[in-house]
This record gives sequence, structure tokens and C-alpha cells, in this order.
Amino acid sequence: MQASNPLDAYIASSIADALSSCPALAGRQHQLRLSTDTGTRFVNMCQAASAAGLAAYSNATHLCWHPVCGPWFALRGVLTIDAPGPSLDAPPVALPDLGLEAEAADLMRRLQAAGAVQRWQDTWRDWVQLRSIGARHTDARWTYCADQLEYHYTKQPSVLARAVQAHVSQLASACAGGA
Ligand code: B12
Repeated sequence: MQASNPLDAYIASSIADALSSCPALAGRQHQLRLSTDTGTRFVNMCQAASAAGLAAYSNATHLCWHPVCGPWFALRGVLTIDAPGPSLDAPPVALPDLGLEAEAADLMRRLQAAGAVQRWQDTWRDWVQLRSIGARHTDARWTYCADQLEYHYTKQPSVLARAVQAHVSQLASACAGGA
């Protein structure tokens, strides 16, 4: 919990661990870029997800849409491997026409006009509302829970600490109950 963004630090180290023991990478050149990388290492993750056929890009919300999780997922990194791959000519994943883009675009315009992009921290619940429009047809179990939402939008370590503590207490009572 000492890192300025403990979740990003955890993701970087767990991906590195997974790759170090991945047999498919043995003897192959590969390169990992994380969504937090900047400068010459920057990758536009939404474009990468769309090009890889993982998710569709919504022009109204500026978020990617996964066929199962809707917009409730994060894009953490891109791994390129020196190996034959699928054709790059495949069309990008199409956004399902759920009749929500106009409503989302309208809210995005209002948020931008109200200066919400500049006042990100104060207006994060409005941004959750925007994402929730896009998620209306997604099974509720994929929606981020309250702590997850607050952490992802505010990046406050205290929120993450609270969520981890609640999880640990839950596990402890489950273990005590099962003993
Ligand atoms: C910079 C950035 C932002 C900036 C965007 C500022 C801006 N005007 O461009 C700010 C801080 C506002 C932002 C907010 C959020 N972001 Co953001 N962001 C990024 C980041 C680091 C780079 C995007 C970028 O600059 N691309 C390059 C430019 C040239 O591409 P572009 O196609 O022209 O535009 C992109 C963005 O700029 C954005 N965009 C363009 N115009 C506008 C206007 C507004 C008002 C906003 C909000 C976004 C936006 O849409 C494109 C998406 O890539 C990516 C990670 C990555 N490495 O890709 C995450 C990323 C796109 N963000 C993400 C998320 C989830 C969010 C937030 C929900 C907050 C959060 N952390 O949970 C909010 C979303 C607001 C919303 N749409 O509802 C996710 C998207 C996941 C998904 N399912 O699609 C990413 C991929 C990060 C991740 N680890 O998963 N983000």
C-alpha cells in the first residue's frame, strides 16, 4: 500500500510474474506496454482493444465496449509477440446498436460544457452516470461495486485500503464460520 497507485503497481508486477513463467514466450521476442506507459511507450489502449477484436469503441463515451462485460472492464496492457498472428485486415469489432449513443453523447456534451473534464475529482459520479448509460444492457454482475467505482475514478489509496480490509474481514468470518 506504499506505492502512489498500488493497483497499477500490483498489475505491473503480476503481469511481469505471469510472463516470466509463460512457456509460449520462451525463445520469442516480445514486448509489454502498459496502459500507464507514456512518451514513446504510449499505446492508445482503446484503439488496440478494437484492433485486436477484444472490444468495440464508443465515440460517445470514449470507452470500449466488451461483448460480455460492456464498459465495465479496464485495459491494462498490450503484449506483442514475434510470431505469426491473425490478419490485420479484419474489420474492428462493431459497437452494438443499443440506441444509447445519442443519450450518452448528449450527457458527454453537457459534462464538457460544465467543465467536468477539468474538475474531474469533484464530478466523478457524473462520469459514472455516463458509463452507466452505456452499460444499461449489460448484466448487473459486471458493474463495478461501490468501492471499485470510487477507487477507479478517484484513485484514493484510502478507498482501496477500505475495500481490501472489508474483503479480509469477509474472508476471516467465512474461515471462522467454516472451522
Ligand atoms: C488520457 C486518458 C483519460 C483522460 C482523457 C482526456 C482527453 N480529453 O483526452 C481523462 C483523465 C479525462 C480520462 C478519463 C477516464 N478514463 Co481514461 N484514459 C486516458 C489514457 C491514459 C490515454 C487516452 C489517450 O490520450 N489516447 C490518445 C488519444 C490521441 O486518443 P483519442 O482516440 O484521440 O482519444 C482517447 C481519449 O483521449 C478519450 N477522449 C477523447 N476525447 C475525450 C473527451 C473526454 C471528455 C473524455 C473523458 C475522453 C476523451 O477517448 C479516447 C480513448 O482512448 C487511456 C489509457 C491508454 N493508454 O490508452 C485511459 C483509458 C482510455 N481511460 C479509461 C477509463 C476507464 C477512464 C475513466 C472511466 C476513469 C477511470 N480511470 O476509471 C474516465 C472515463 C470518462 C468517460 N469517458 O466516461 C480506460 C477505458 C477502459 C474502457 N473500458 O474503455 C483506459 C483505456 C484506461 C484503462 N486502464 O483501462 N482518461
